Amino acid sequence: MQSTKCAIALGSNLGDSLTILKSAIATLNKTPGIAVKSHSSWYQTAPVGPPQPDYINACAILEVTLEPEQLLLALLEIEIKFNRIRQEKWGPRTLDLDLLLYDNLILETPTLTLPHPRMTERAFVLVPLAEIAQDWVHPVTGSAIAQLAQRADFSGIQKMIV
Ligand code: PH2
Ligand code: MG
Ligand code: MG
Repeated sequence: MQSTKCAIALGSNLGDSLTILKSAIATLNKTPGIAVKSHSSWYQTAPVGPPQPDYINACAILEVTLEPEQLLLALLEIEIKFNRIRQEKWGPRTLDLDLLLYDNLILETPTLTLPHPRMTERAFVLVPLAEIAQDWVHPVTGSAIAQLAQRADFSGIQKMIV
């Protein structure tokens, strides 16, 4: 079956975040229609939004045989499995899985916007993503991820030594 390359962002700032993120990657890889090709280093990042604990963030590259909306549902199911309780907008969470890029698709539906509308402003996404997808051209801006990451504000983003 034809597969599509995708990029996702992972984040956690509640519970044992590193263990949660590692087991989320393993769960993704076990999900039918999803293969995890690579993931970035882990980063400790200052929270964007309301005051809350630091996050651990990372990005991963997937090969999927799922349509975008099916992939989004699979990501939501894994979030729920890890006890993500949806509450405050931009508030703390045990697991956040955001779909960033689905090949070079540009899409806007009531439930899904691709590329992720805020990815180009978020150093906690761009810095890890540039590690594993530096040449991927963002289909809306026309810039490679490496270029977008260079313009990002790195303060508050720290690669973890694990
Ligand atoms: N996610 C948010 C809100 N703020 N801040 C950091 N550093 N990392 C995140 O993943 C993050 C955030 C909502 O999804
Ligand atoms: Mg998010
Ligand atoms: Mg999210």
